[in-house]
Amino acid sequence: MSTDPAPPFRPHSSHWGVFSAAMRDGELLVRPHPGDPDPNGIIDNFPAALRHPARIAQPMVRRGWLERGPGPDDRRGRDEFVPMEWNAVLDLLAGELRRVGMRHGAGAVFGGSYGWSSAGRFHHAQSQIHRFLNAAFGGYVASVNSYSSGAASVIVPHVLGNYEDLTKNNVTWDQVAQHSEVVLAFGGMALRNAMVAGGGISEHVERGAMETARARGCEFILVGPLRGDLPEESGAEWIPGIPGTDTALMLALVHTLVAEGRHDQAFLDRYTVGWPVFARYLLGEADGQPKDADWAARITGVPAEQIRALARRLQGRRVLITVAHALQRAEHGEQPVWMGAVLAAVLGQIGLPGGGYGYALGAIGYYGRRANAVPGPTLSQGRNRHGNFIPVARIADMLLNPGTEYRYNGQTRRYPEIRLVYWAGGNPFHHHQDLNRLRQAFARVDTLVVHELAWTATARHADIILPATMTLEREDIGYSSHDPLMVAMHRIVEPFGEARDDYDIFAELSRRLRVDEVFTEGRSSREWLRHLYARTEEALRAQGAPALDFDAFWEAGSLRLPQAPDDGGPWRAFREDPDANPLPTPSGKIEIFSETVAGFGEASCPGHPAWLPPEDVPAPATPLQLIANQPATRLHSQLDFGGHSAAAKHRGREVAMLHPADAEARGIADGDIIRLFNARGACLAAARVSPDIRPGVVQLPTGAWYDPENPEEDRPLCVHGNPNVLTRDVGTSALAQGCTGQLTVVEVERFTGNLPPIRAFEPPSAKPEA
Ligand code: PGD
Repeated sequence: MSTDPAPPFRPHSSHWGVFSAAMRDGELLVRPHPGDPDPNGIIDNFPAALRHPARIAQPMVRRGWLERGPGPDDRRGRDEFVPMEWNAVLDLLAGELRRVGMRHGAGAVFGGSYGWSSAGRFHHAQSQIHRFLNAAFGGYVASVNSYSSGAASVIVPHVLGNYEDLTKNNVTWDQVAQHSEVVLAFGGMALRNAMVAGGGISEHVERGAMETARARGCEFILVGPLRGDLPEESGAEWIPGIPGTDTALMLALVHTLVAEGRHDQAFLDRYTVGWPVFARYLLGEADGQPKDADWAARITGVPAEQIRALARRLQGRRVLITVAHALQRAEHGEQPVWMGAVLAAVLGQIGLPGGGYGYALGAIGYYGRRANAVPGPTLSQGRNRHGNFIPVARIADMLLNPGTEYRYNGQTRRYPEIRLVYWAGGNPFHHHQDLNRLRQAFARVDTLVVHELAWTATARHADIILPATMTLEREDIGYSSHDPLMVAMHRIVEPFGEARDDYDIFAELSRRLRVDEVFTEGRSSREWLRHLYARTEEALRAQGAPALDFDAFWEAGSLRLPQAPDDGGPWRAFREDPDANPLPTPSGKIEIFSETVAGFGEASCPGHPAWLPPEDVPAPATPLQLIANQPATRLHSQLDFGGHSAAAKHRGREVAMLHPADAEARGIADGDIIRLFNARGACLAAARVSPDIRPGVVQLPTGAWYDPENPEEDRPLCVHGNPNVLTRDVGTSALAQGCTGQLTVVEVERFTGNLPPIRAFEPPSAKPEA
């Protein structure tokens, strides 16, 4: 029986939702924010994760690095560790930072350190590490764009305008609920994605908005291989097209609209440039192939009559076109993003309430919401004077090919020679593709430093690993630009083992490097929170809005912020007066043909949207398409050792879905352990046989921790189910060089061998120095 019947629940926040938590008899209790209509179950990963053996208890140094010093070493990831006490390890690391800085300069340090880390705005690991490297070296080699939207964020500014506005200040869920008549969702709008928002989210509204819209008569149509990519509440009609072929389907919809005179020529004339060039391609005048429904049926697997009927249903109605981020996380990912806008323009819907182009609506919880009318707390990262960068998903290329040229966004660039990689708040052995290649890349550097709260594969590959606190173990402020609730994230529990806040680690290192005044500005963490909060408080007071001082905010636990009106953003303004409110594109209009993009001369991304047949297509040895999408029971790989994530696995393995026809052809039954494989690698998973997937497609979500059976092999079997051993490490195109991890090809077989144990959550072997 509990000795403490009324533990104090204190406010906290995470990317997957605002919640409160308390400790009772050594157990963590969590409960969602009472105002959240549809809380995200992922918060249930916290209790079992908090004191799990997978947590890192003390600093460690890889034995080979300690004994032989910095340098390339392919034993990273399978070497033993030596525990160290904090002062000794910080001295050691400060010495290595000095060595690399003095001998090779900032251009030899990769601090791109991509990753979502945790929700608080001060202990945001990316801000902390960038600020530290700017203070220590005056800069570092950075990364640009994200694994989420690498292709979209590069093509959109050339052809549509501001990427942030397109995703964040555009069609809202309120508009969908009230105005949309048809929502045509390419790739769907899966709730598992919208349930997550960087910086925290207090109300999950998407399910309710779709339910309300449907009750009003709105029709939802899902184009994509997975039925579950729109929730049941939407009542969606499912068009299970072949993955990666959406651009062809969109082209055929536009072709039908044009051929039958159903398009809005007045809109195209007034608001777009380049239609005549595109029309020549569409109608086949440029290449002899009209992009009509019969043509598209062969590519997409959707019958021609169904395509034509769908096009006709769109005319004269308030139509919202959405394109999921997932579609651009594939070869030629720029094309569906651009073509979705062309379809919305041809329908004349852009800028209307609940209509037009809601690119990536539903991909993240802060899309489709009103923006806050006051700024939130933001830690300055300082200035990176070095200035070199790579597109984020090109990390293995960079490490493996120093000095080599590559194309990006119209430029020819060169990969730098990196000696030291410093990572905090991310897990490249989760987020990167072709993990066997990534292992080779990490074997090349002199030193890999990682701050982590748990023994991820990235931590296991580090030379110096410093244990970081988990969000529940420190104070912070939760804030997202499109959620009205700013949260005073109270500390719920003392740090695990010897774990320290990233800030405190960097503060100690900066003291050793004599840059602590620049890095800390003399503030403790609490003083920083007070300092960062002041910006919001001042903005509230300037607007005459109710404001609390910091102490009152901390005591209250949260503060509701005023929000900007739901006015359709720049797209509505552009529609109302395109001369007064031009888009920030070269022409000020929607660019259906872009002279800028055409001028780059890339065959992989021509001057107008086009169907570009992919290289990575089913073949006799790999006849199935693999969708490696976002998981539902954790955020990426975070807290994969938590209870909610573990409960969704089968026999400890991640679950892969496949169609009954594909299962039967391979003698696979529901619940069997299967092996997925291709030329790059292989992993195990548990089979879920379901008709909710298109035949010929297998789905295995990301996030199960990489767990190589025999790490000394070149291509070890991942026994846990990490699909990134199978995915391809190639850019979307020479334009954006985005991540293509969403889609590849594989074969699947029933696994009949002895089932290897899961070791991903066991700490690696560590012995004190003799
Ligand atoms: P996370 O698992 O969120 O994945 O990749 P990302 O690297 O962001 O990693 C965050 C890490 O930070 C975790 O290991 C966590 O323990 C650690 N962490 C949390 N809080 C703290 C902290 O305070 N301090 C420190 N030091 N560490 C902390 C996500 C990326 O994966 C993304 S955004 C996308 S969209 C991509 N999606 C796909 C995909 O669709 N398909 C494939 N195949 N691959 C993908 N990879 C990408």
